[in-house]
Amino acid sequence: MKPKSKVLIIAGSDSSGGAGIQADIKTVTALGSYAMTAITAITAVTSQNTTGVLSITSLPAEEISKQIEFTSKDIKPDAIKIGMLHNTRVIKSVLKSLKKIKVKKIILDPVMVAKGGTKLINKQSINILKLKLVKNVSLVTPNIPEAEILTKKKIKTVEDMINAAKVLKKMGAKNVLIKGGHLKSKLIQDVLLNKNKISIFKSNKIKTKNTHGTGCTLSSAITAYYSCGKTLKKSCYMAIKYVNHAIGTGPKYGKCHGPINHLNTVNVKKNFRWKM
Ligand code: PXL
Repeated sequence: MKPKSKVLIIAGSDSSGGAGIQADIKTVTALGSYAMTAITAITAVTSQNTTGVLSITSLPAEEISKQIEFTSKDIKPDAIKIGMLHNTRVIKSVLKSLKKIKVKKIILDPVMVAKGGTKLINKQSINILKLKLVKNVSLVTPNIPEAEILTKKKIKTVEDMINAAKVLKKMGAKNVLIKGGHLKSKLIQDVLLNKNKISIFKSNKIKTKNTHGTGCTLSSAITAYYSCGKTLKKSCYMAIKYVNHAIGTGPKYGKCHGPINHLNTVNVKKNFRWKM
């Protein structure tokens, strides 16, 4: 097959391969689109005890801008996914570059905390993310802890999630998807506020500790579907299905929070198979 669309991923590298830019490239590829990247930071990640982020090294802001601008000039992305932006300089320069390249479809995963609890961005960064970046994207996809930080409100129920989505909208977000996986319930409810309409996507929680990179994967899958011309609502619906299937078929790698199976959509052609 030939790629159906082109997606630019602006995110950090995760050495363990389960989250960050590695998860993003795998997802976009496994869903049939062409992945390009602007790497914002390099993280060393292990799942030895819990998902531990051992170190984060940001790339210079001007190098990140160069990756975005030069890549997009040559191959114009149909959509952009934004993941980890580690500090204020990086966020500002990403914003500047986005204004120059004029791509309309942008999905922002406001990555703040890794599964093991390591903070991935600092307080000041959260502020400009909130004040500037959120307003300049098509969709923002916080999980519950991130939505709590952004809205400064506790979230305990689906009603709280709906209210938080409305608060984010008031703050300037165009569309909001709050992911419900952190609530203690067997049924996961993800809340989409699309323009002024609420949709709730329901899925059964899969019992596994191997969920490293689910947020990165979900936002990349949404971006891939959206880049191909699906509506935001349909893109969210299909992306949630893809992530659930990836969790359900996880390869059980690593000692704690292992990766999910990004390849769950891929069928290697017979003449390229290792077993013939
Ligand atoms: O899952 C959040 C995340 C995002 N981006 C990078 C990461 C992680 C978690 O480890 O390393 C680069």
